[in-house]
Amino acid sequence: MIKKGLSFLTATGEETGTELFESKNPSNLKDIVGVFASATPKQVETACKKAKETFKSWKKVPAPVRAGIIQNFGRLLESNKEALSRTVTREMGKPIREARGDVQEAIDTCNFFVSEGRRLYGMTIPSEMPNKELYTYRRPIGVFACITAGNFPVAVPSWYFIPALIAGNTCVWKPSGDTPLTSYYFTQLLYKAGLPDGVFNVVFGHGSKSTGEWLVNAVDKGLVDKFGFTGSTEVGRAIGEVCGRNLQNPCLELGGKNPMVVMEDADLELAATGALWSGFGTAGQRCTSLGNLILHQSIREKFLKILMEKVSKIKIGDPTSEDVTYGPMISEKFLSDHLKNLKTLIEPHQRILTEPNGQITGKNKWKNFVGDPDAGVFAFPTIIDNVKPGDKIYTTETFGPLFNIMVCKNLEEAIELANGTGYGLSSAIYTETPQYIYQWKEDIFAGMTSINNSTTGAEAHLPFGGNGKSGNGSRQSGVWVIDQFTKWQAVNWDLSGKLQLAQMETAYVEPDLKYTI
Ligand code: UN1
Repeated sequence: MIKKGLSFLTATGEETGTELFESKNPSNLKDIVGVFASATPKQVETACKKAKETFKSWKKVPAPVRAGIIQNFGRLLESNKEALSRTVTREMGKPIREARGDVQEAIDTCNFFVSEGRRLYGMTIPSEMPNKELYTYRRPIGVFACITAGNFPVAVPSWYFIPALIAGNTCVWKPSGDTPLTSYYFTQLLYKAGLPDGVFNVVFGHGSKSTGEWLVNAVDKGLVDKFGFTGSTEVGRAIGEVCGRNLQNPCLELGGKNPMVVMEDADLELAATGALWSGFGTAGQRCTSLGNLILHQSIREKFLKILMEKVSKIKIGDPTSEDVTYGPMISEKFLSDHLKNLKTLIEPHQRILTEPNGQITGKNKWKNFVGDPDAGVFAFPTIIDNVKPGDKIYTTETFGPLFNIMVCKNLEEAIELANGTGYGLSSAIYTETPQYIYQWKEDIFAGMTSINNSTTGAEAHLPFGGNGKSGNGSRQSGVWVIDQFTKWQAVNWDLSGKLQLAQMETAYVEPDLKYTI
């Protein structure tokens, strides 16, 4: 276990704070993973100022050398993959197989972006004047402040910081209060990779009216040049407002109510396996988890039979076990939010297909439970039938092992239901008909869609992000993300030795317009 009360971390120093919070193992609440402290407003300011100061030298380090440090980071992630994955599982409860995937996604991101350090291409552009050169450079933006969530504590931070650092920005990170130890190790590996002091600064914290808020306040103080946030739509909107009045364009990755459609010609076995994973993988705590399962009315009954059969067989419990479908909720708060949703969102005309619901306990146990349910915070899988477009649960992100069943008469209606929640993150359709697939791809509002695959499953080099309430159109991953972390500089270099006026003095040639055929 690490030093008690760590609140501010740099490459060369650690500071403590007084407002302590515990990181507990959600599958065994007695196991205290670490005791950290919320950084004070002063520490947050110091972190931003440090990043601002270091920016001057970091942006001058040649990009291939910066990327070399990221290559080192990738190697360190690889050599520490198992230990880091185990920390993820212990701290936020995703099954070990998924935790390894979380770390692997960060390794893939390093591998993908390392050669970007040798590109960061600009352009040479012909000028309309003689003896004049035009060209463009990508320049780093400055101090990148970022708040991330606990559900992907390694992959998602890497999506932000790897391209940001290669592009020459310096960073201040407020990691999730649910995964401080994972974040501590993530940061140590970055430092061991060779990042100079002040380039990457971490301020720990937990809950609202705390460190995250101080970091957002730093935007108004002119201490931050770019903001990144993964979390709720409500908080994202507030951050967007602060950034907007400072004429900044943040990267916002927010909630989802992701639809999956199963058409009448679908491979039902495959679709049921996909729905199960989309809905219950990571206990439904992915931004890309399934929200509304929209079934063609003609296969509804047959499909639900296959699905319920599969649900009854899943293993839930100890996330260190290699074959549980899902482990605990991320923390006690995630469980209590889930229980509250069950109380407040379900309406009389709906029917819960799964029994029992709520918290899994020793007395009220899932039959294929692995381990001791009373030691942690576990929830039953919940499927709600007969959900209608006007229902609260149709448009509310629930972030737990819960999804809705809806029916459609045809593809048009399916698309209308899929697009009607206001969110637009991920989506999926199961069908064998090319015409359906074509129409779906054309009309689905979500930023990401799968064909005959689950709503999850982003890869490190495909743009990740959403529309509507799911974000502001920014994307992570892939080559396009470099646009988030650089700004274009246009250079116009006149070697003629005189003032040449473009447009006014350009030697355009006049045509002979009197000529007709
Ligand atoms: C998230 O839930 O914030 O596609 C990220 C997926 C993962 C990433 C999810 N590769 O579900």
